[in-house]
Amino acid sequence: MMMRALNLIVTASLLAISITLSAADTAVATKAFAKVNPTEGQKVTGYVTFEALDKGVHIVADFKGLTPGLHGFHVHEKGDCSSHDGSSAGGHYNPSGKKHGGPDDLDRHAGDFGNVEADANGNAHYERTDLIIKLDGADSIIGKSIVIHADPDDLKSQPSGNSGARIGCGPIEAAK
Ligand SMILES: [Cu+2]
Ligand SMILES: [Zn+2]
Repeated sequence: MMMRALNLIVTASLLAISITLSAADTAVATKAFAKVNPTEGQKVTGYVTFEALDKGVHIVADFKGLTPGLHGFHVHEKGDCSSHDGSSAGGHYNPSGKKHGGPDDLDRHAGDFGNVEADANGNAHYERTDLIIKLDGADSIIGKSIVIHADPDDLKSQPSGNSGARIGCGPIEAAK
């Protein structure tokens, strides 16, 4: 009788452990990436990674071949970088019908990542956790594109921050 009770307890705790483990499995981050290529006549190349955390999506981006200074950096609504000037990527990704803003604004396009800042050698590193974008569900950024611009995003001009030509573009793809 004692033995049987003990067995039950052991079985129950093993079950609890395996439930906890599988809950942890489903919480494993979803990831995505975009390889950014230059539009016609430009030289910027870059790579952007996305990782879903418990809260928010962590973005890490590196670019080279930029002019020194700030360059607008956004998610655009179409995953199509086939046109010579990046226009095929459409406007800023804006599934909630908001105004253009900066990355820290609540009232902003989901795609408003602000700017990357290139150093004197034309290299830029960008890293932040975004609380608006999603990697799953109806508003996922997977299948959209990353666009980088010639000029700074002023974070307020409508509809897109006045950041000039599209110098780089890359479709956002799911990663493992
Ligand atoms: Cu843009
Ligand atoms: Zn915008």
